[in-house]
Amino acid sequence: MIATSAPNLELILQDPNLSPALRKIAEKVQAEERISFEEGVLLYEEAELGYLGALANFVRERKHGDKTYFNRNFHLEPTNLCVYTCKFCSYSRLIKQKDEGWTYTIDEMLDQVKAYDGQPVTEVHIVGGVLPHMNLQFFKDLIGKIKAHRPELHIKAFTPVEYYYMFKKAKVSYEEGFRHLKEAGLQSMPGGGAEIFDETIRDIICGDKCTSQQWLDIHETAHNMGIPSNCTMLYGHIESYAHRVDHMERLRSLQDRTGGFNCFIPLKFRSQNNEMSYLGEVGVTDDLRNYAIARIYMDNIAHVKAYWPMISQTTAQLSLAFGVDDLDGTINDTTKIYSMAGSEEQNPALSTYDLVQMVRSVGRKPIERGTTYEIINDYSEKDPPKPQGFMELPVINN
Ligand code: V47
Ligand code: SF4
Repeated sequence: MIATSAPNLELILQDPNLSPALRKIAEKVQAEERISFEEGVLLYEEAELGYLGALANFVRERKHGDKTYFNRNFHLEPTNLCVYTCKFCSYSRLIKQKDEGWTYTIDEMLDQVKAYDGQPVTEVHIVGGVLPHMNLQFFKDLIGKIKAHRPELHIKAFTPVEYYYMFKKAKVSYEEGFRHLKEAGLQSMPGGGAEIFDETIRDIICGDKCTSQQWLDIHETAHNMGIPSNCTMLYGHIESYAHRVDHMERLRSLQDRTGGFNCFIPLKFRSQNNEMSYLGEVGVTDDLRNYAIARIYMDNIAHVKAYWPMISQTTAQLSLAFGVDDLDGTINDTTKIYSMAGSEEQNPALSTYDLVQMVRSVGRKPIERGTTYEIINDYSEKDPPKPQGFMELPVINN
């Protein structure tokens, strides 16, 4: 087995050529001190990949050792039509081409949930476009029916983009809206819709949907009502490094107030089939640097997740040496929002057995978790069942 290991922090500190500013950051990280906004920008501008890996891996192992989490979930996308027009989104033009889109009824979505009956999934992740008839009552009914059918399935649903629209339309406060959905069975929120908080950039790439402040306020309200959530950042488009640090700063300070974020998920901008295609995409090195800086900067968010269907299994494995400790899940192939934008994995289903081997092969310990990181199965020593039809070939030694 070859472990992907980043350079050790002690070795970094012994380097006589390390600049005083980068040495100070490394010493702060070692002493569990928080780094500043300016230091965050400096990391993007000046730090080498090996240095970033050493610091991020130090933080990751201090928090989690070799543990690498994943969960068994599936995605439900109520519609791919949307009233909004985010320029990076491969859905955004479809509102003008309704024939190419889909809109499911509650019963159709319930049938999709029932297709997982008897399978050991623990979470349904519900997110999609925004449409007027998919209002608060519609989603309350959907959540209630899923819960009635499968009470133990954790419901992680909707982003502030959907919440802002449905609460406003129903003329209810954020608290009241969440109270309805919580009663129906809502348990947590995914991290989407954050994009980049800087208002100038947000205006250009997704100016018509909820503002940065509304996104943050809705998460804060949810946290205060006992609904934890994830957070994301869409990077690698027209934003600057300072915009990325500003984004993480706003998340870090909300987390100081509520402690409600479970994990941070950096989302690399994928360029196919959208109005920003001309920008192209950043490379793997930028992805790894970004994971590492996120891990170093947001000292108060427990987990950093790599969404492997977007970045390929190989980059996901590498990311485990650059601050990442979570690989999302074994998911089905209905997550069309990414495959349409050009994700690495066009059919992103991976069996638990495969995911466990993927984590082990880079020297980490695979742990199946629930949505809130409770341990469901520790696979560091034992194997999950092999998928049906699995055929192991004999190893031939010459
Ligand atoms: O907000 C849309 C992003 C997000 C593109 O919480 C794109 O567990 C890249 O937030 N290139 C929604 N990204 C998905 C999301 C998510 C994903 C996985 C897990 C969790 C979680 C949350 O997808 C949107 C937007 O930032 N997105 N288009 C694109 N072209
Ligand atoms: Fe709609 Fe979300 Fe796409 Fe924006 S990113 S157009 S809100 S589906």
